[in-house]
Amino acid sequence: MAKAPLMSVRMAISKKSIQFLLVSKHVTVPDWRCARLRCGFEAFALTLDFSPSRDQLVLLGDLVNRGPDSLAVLRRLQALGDAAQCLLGNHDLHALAVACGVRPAHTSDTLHELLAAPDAAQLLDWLRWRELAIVKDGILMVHAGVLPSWDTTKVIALSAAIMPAIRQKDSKNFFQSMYGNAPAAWSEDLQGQARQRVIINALTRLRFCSASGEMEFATKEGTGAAPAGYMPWFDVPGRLTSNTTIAFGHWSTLGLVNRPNLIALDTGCVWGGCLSAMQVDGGRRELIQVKCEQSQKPNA
Ligand SMILES: [Mn+2]
Repeated sequence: MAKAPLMSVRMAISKKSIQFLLVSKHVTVPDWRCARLRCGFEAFALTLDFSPSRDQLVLLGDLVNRGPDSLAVLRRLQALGDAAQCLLGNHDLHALAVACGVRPAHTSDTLHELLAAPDAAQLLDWLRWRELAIVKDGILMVHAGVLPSWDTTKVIALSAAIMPAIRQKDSKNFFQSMYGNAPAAWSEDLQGQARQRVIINALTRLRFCSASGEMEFATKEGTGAAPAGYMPWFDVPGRLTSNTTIAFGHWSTLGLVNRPNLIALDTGCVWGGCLSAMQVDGGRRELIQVKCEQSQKPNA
């Protein structure tokens, strides 16, 4: 097992009480019977000296379908109980949509083992009870982004309003209507499925939007690829959440962002980058990264 590098990272972290950790995505539980320790959640937990009885882990979504072992990831996270708070990402919603039969699996999906597991129904039920947005110690956490006209209270209210549709026993209608890029912008007048779609798209898929909050979903590259008239959602002037620290994942081509009011943690581990966590202890932050093996190729 690759114990030496883990221990050296571990030694660099002071033994203090960790209030909570933010982990970007693609948590892969290694098989301990394997001689070779893959980068994954267990390795990460060791690296962080994570203790479920003392620490709080917040995962920023895309728990599944971004690596080879989604089934073990869900089992492990569920077993952590309240020590792990998990947000829903677009891939998690995709898994739920595939599971209820309203979407075909993509050829690049890595969900087969999860969907075929004897405890699949129970695990997917657990998944649908995760959150779309939370505030913890003053940090707003979402998978992808928020629209400029929403303040933090609004984000939490919109997220809470949509959860019953995801959690209802027969959620087929919701998942059927969830897909689509329109409407591109938020309006208080939106109702029903169109309203739900804007909320879901902003919280789980957003990268670029215009100054007026019109979302753009075609561009998946970094900030330099912003189409004319669009900018990263967090750079929109006058954004109502600008005084709140926001932590998010999703944007693997953005790379790490660690500003006083912004923490972007998807550093592309699925493509062979790092799995990143931010240890937050009061006002202190400490970045912890573990290099990962590539498990998927871009556009595969
Ligand atoms: Mn995502």
